[in-house]
Amino acid sequence: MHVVATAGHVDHGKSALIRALTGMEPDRWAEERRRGMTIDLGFAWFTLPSGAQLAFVDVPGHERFVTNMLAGAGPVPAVLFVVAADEGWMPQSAEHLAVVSALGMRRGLLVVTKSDLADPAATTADALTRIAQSSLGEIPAVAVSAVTGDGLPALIGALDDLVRSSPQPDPGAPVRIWVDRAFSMTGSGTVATGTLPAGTVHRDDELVITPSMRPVRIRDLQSLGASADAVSGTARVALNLRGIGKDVIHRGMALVQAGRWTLTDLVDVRIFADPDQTDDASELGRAAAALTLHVGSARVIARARPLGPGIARLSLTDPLPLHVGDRVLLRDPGSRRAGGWPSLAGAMVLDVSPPPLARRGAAAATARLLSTWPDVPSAAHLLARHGLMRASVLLAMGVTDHPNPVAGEWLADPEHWRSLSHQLGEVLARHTAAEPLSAGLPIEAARAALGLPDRRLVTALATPPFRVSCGALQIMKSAGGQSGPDLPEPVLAAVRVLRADLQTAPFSSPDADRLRKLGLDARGLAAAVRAGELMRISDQVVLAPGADVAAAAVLGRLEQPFTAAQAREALGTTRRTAIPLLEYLDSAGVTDRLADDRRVVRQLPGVPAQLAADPELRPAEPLVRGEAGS
Ligand SMILES: Nc1nc2c(ncn2[C@@H]2O[C@H](COP(=O)(O)OP(=O)(O)OP(=O)(O)O)[C@@H](O)[C@H]2O)c(=O)[nH]1
Ligand SMILES: [Mg+2]
Repeated sequence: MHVVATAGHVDHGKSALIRALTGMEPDRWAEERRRGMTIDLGFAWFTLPSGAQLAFVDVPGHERFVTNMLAGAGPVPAVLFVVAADEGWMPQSAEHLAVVSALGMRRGLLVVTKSDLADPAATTADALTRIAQSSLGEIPAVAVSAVTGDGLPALIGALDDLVRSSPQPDPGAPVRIWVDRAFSMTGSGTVATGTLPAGTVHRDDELVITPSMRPVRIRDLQSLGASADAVSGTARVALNLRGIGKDVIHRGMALVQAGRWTLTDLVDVRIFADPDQTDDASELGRAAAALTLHVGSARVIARARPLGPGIARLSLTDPLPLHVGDRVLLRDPGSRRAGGWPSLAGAMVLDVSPPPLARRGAAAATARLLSTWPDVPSAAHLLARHGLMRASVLLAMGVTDHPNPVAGEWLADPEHWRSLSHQLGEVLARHTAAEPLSAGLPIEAARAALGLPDRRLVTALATPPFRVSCGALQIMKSAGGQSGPDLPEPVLAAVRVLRADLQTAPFSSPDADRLRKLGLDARGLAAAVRAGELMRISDQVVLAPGADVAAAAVLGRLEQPFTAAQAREALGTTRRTAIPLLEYLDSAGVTDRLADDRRVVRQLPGVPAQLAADPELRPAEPLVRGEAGS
């Protein structure tokens, strides 16, 4: 099924057209028929020649009833835009087009009515030019007369084309039905109707009513007057609800799938202004301006706080079930322009659970951040803003694809997670310094210190060099087995890998490629050297601490004097490490470079010369166990 809303100036023949197409009466009320004008929404449907069913939501054109118009058009994806040939483009034509554009509607048809009263050519050309500037862009046009029936076959053909080319909404999408009518039916209780834009409802499904979040069960389900077991959007649906009085449900409420929507009264939005309706986007976001926000069939008062160009924070008088990426419409009833029409604009909901703006400059920073976001933010955008989020919270924001949780259902922004790991190291180091004899920092204390919402996050952060033992967080012995925890975790992790490499090949310095792969940059390397985790031999060469002593021991066992090539071979390394190492030993006074470029070992660093020279006393390598990286 497909659903199309009408739009257009009062008396331009919208209802007459729906009557002519469907044979149904869209003006349901006696007062409407008496006054010859639509006041509230009308509903009618018929079957196209292709067999597809097409339902209409017929809206009033009169300015006074624009709220009803918005309630009907809000959830509908396509529009039948009506302009009368004799009157041409009128103020509400403009207002309704602005509404269509603010809602971001992309599909529709122009119908020029009353072709029996005037030549439709000029009106058609004028209307198409104006519509081309809207979100509808270029759309087909048909001229009809509801009185003579002229043009109706062409209109039916055009509607069939529109329906055929309409994308099929996702039947698995979360359900949100904005109630546009609620009434009681003798014998069956309360019935609520609405447009289902996407997703599927089944008989016996449980939904919740917003804003009370009271659960209701669907006793019976109808679509276009016929009972059904299940209905998928786009569709008109009538839900017979079990155990609920008619007085607790009315237009503007929504029936939603539990857990899939965020009920919120605070949102951050991007405002798109229609240049014909407002001077600029910020006009609507003027400080503390009281706007009306329309979404679906709902209308609430929204106080706008502008955060920066085109970005505002809205606080709503009543909470609404929203997703990020929802499109809402803002009207400023206070600022009536020359034409008499309130300013209006469309807005995209970027965040349904925005963090408080506590710091000075937070508003501007938020605006800068949000202006870089796409209209439908992803999990990565939201995580970058919120740091940590539960997967279920993200799901309720309308975001289904997310990264793997770090703990339980917690999702983390990678950068935030790294920073938490650093903070944890700092907190732990402070604790260890203050209480060196304690058995570690209790997990709960660590959780509180980092302001984390769940202890499981602390446990998840406790990767080496941290570990959890007996409910307390400890720092494992660092890579070298003796130095403190001053290195950030990523550096320490890289150092640990290097030290393992150097244990198997003690004189093979890691090359630039290896360091890059381990994520160890010049600063990290310098920190590791400062912390005593690595020993710098030259700009390009680092080895484990004690490598100089071990090298001296190896070289001391060679026939003296020895060449650089002999040294390189004995050390089991390449010239890249051997030459700087020999030069290092020369300058440390461990070796002496002779006139013929050969060398002799003079003394071992920290070891009396005779010890090294005496073959009986010469120790096995590594000379000083523990420092050489055991
Ligand atoms: N001659 C002629 N009259 C028409 C045609 N279509 C509608 N009318 C008349 O125009 C008047 C208004 O028609 P409606 O269908 O009520 O107009 P509407 O756009 O639904 O008006 P609102 O719902 O109040 O905005 C009625 O008297 C109709 O009979 C047409 O094609 N030709
Ligand atoms: Mg009407």
